[in-house]
Amino acid sequence: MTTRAGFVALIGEPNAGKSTLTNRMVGAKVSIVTHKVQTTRARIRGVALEGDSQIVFVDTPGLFQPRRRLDRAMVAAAWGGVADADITVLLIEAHRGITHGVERILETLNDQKGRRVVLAINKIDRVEAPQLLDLTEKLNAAYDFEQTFMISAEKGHGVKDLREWLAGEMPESPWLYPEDQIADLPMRMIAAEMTREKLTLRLHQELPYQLTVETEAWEERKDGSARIDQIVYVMRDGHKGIVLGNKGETIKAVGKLAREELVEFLGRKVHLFLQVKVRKNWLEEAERYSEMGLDFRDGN
Ligand SMILES: Nc1nc2c(ncn2[C@@H]2O[C@H](COP(=O)(O)OP(=O)(O)OP(=O)(O)O)[C@@H](O)[C@H]2O)c(=O)[nH]1
Ligand SMILES: [Mg+2]
Repeated sequence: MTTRAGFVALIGEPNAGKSTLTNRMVGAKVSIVTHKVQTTRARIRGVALEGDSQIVFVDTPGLFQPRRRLDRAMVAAAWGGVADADITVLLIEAHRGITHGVERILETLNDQKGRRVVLAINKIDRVEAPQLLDLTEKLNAAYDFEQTFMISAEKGHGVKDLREWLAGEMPESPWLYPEDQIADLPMRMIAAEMTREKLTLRLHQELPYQLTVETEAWEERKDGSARIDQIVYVMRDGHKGIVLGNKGETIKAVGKLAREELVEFLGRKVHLFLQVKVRKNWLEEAERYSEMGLDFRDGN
């Protein structure tokens, strides 16, 4: 049997649906999703099987005009994903069309020679057909895409076609991961991401962008359960109060939701303990970046 395997980078503006597509391709939630921009902070590898092909989807942080060190490190991680990939899929939101952000991404892609890039217009459930055709034409005039797919990552439309096409394009190679592996990300990081997702959904305005979550300890217990200790780092005393909530109700609700998801992911009992710590300068600490799977120096 000839097997195929390779890497497919998913890139696009923040909120384009990259993580939703990653999860749909893998068939499990390996990357967190929210309705807010800049949810994904590092490269998340999800593994999918299609026929004899193993496709490693590389979910990346959204591409935007970075301001902070963290933003720069995120954008660098995304372009790094492209550099390492066999094929890149650019996701565009059907209803938003060619924004300034999309124009900038196309410019950068045009500056990079020799990349294999396909276009996936996502969220087609939000627009009518004529609008889609118009957008497809304009995008293909702006960049020489190998293929165009129209998909709804959320509803699943067109996703099978995209996966089958990608599978056929993967280079001949032994599989890169064991057949049953769906993600290449330490469990402690997946667990921290789950908590960060719940915090992001629960907290307002800028706060989700000013915190990070780390798994501090992971203990396998004799009864088969896991005890997981996590720290939520925030930048100000006031933020700590908000994350805790009145009588600790916010952190309690977040912990409950995160724990439920961990139980589902791990298939066993989980004891999750969350602690909130103020760390004014965490955005400038190298260790925080390595915990997130980012390169601190990329932020320079
Ligand atoms: N209507 C619709 N919504 C979608 C679709 N795909 C994703 N979404 C929604 O778009 C939002 C952003 O999805 P994500 O998958 O987190 O987007 P992302 O590109 O990973 O975002 P960042 O990590 O911030 O760069 C979420 O609310 C999704 O539910 C789709 O096909 N249709
Ligand atoms: Mg994402």
